[in-house]
Amino acid sequence: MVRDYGEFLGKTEAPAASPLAALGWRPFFANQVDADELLAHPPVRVTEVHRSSIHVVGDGIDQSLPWVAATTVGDWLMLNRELPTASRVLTRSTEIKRRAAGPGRDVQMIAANLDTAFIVSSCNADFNVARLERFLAVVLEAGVTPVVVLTKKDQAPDWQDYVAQTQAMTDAAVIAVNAKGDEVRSVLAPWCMPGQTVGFLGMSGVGKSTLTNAIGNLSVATGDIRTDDARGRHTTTRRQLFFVPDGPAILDTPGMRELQLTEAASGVGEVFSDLEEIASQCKFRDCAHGGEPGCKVQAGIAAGTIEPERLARWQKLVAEDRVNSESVAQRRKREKGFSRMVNKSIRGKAR
Ligand SMILES: Nc1nc2c(ncn2[C@@H]2O[C@H](COP(=O)(O)OP(=O)(O)O)[C@@H](O)[C@H]2O)c(=O)[nH]1
Ligand SMILES: [Mg+2]
Ligand SMILES: [Zn+2]
Repeated sequence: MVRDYGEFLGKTEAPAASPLAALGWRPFFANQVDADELLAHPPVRVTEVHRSSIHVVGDGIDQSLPWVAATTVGDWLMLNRELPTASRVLTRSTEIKRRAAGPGRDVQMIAANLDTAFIVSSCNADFNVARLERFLAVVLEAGVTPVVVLTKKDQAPDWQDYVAQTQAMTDAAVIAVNAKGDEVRSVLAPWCMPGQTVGFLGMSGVGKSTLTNAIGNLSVATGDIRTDDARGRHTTTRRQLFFVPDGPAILDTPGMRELQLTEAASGVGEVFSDLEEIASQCKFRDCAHGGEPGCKVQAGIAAGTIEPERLARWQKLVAEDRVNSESVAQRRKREKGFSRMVNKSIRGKAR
């Protein structure tokens, strides 16, 4: 232990964070545990999840364990050394999730206990408003603070246009950087204090690993750019949490080609709060804004205050979230209703 001479020198700095606090441990988690459990089962944080094992880090602990059910990167576990698979997973402060790719309807956890999500896009062909809205909805739904980071500023003389377009669609902080430049640490510092957990989300090749390296002084592999589509290769293949001395915990993620929403209705509502507000004034409560009388949304489009494309993007996300979030029973009911409708129209045609 290094002795803190601050008091003798008349400094008023906060004392050095405890080893656990440096990993992100805080009252929200401590309050879920009593003294006996704390003594018997030390808290550890999940840094990697593999097929049959997980990696955890705690105070003086840095080891792999057999796979523990229902854990994701960022989780806090109360480590049961005798029976690691029986370790208790603490309630998450935040969870970022999506609908898993493929025909199943499974929810896939992306990260637990993040404070800030850096949504990364580049000032080039990667930039896509619909995709940003999608990421923002997922992050806001999770209760995580979104920050939009626009990389490759050094290659885009028109980078300010990208910033302006992004600011027009969100209240979140928007930052343009050269991820390979010297300014990364300082511009992202407000979200990267010790004890904080930040994560990078975005497509492959936008600079997530480059930013992770810059903040953490790390050397995570980064990918060379392919010139044909402005994207990098999938250099990062798994999610991994890194702890930076005197800095945050950083989650680097592989690029996400598809971010299907699930249980994100209020996040979508936040991203499109202006449209929600206008729609609440439509004459009919269940107005589909498709030409019903008294539709304030269509009135806005006619007046040029609402972009039809933005309305379409909103409706698409609302519909997608609804389908992906419905319970099995709800889905059966909907499909039954649909087949009844089809049967009816077939019968109608036969007559
Ligand atoms: N010039 C420039 N290159 C960048 C920037 N951000 C990322 N790159 C490059 O883009 C490629 C992909 O970066 P990487 O961090 O692997 O992207 P990831 O897939 O999001 O992790 C690498 O060759 C980086 O050096 C930037 O802001 N400016
Ligand atoms: Mg990467
Ligand atoms: Zn309407």
